[in-house]
Amino acid sequence: MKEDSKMEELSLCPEFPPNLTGPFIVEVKNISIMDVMTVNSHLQEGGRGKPKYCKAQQKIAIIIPFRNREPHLAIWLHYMLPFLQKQQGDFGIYVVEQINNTTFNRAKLMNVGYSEAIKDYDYNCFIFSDVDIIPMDDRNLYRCSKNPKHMANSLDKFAFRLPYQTIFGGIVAFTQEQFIKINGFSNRFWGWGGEDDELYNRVVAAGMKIERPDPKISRAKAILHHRDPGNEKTGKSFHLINEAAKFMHMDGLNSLEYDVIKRIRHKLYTKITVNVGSQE
Ligand code: BGN
Repeated sequence: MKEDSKMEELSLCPEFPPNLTGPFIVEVKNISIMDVMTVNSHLQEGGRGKPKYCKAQQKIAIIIPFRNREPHLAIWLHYMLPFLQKQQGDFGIYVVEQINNTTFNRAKLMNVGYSEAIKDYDYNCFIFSDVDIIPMDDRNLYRCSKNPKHMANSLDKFAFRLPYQTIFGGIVAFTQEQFIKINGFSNRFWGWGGEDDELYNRVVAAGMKIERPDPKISRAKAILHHRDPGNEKTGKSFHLINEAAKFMHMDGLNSLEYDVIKRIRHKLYTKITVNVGSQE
């Protein structure tokens, strides 16, 4: 059910949130989810927050593909919930979990997150983020722009540089219009790698450009870990990447099939457990 969209007459929040403090240190450590809940007890169920005294600039759904990464999720929430509130966001957090031990399909989980989030609220900005990337500066606004935005452009693990010019992984932000224009992500990438390169080709094929924040401000920590079981590098994605322009209009949001197994509104996020099928 959509929420009642009637709102009191609040004035629009300033374009630049007034209480940002700039760089901060992200520590990778064990974080208790109970502590995160205590600190963020004023959030609405499902990890929904919005500024009290002004109307947010955008309505932002954050979509996180997920499987067996509870410790990373706790770290992400610990840093990001206060961060998003400081940025005066009207936001909701969606953790989209793939069931079974079938090969992971990050891109398809993103499409599921988008499709499920819009059932909740009239979000107009969608930020697709890995669970293990945490910004290190609160001036890096989690918002959408005139163009699709690549936000993981300054990662510590890549010495705060782009490993290659067209990289479009980690965190990307799309308005609803931009996302629909490219028919979302491809559903055909099973295993690690390439789906983000294909996404980049969709954006270009749709006549859009990508933009990136200033890398001094978008510095972020990527939590290092071993490759997850069930998410092996396939190395088979090369032709799919090159055929983005040809197939994007039949492979994506309009061909998405999945079964929601569970949809739970936790205090800090909505968790959607989903069967996305398997590679055939
Ligand atoms: C690239 C991956 C991207 C990934 C970046 C950074 C592929 C396609 C090979 C044909 N691309 O190599 O998905 O975001 O590295 O890790 O694997």
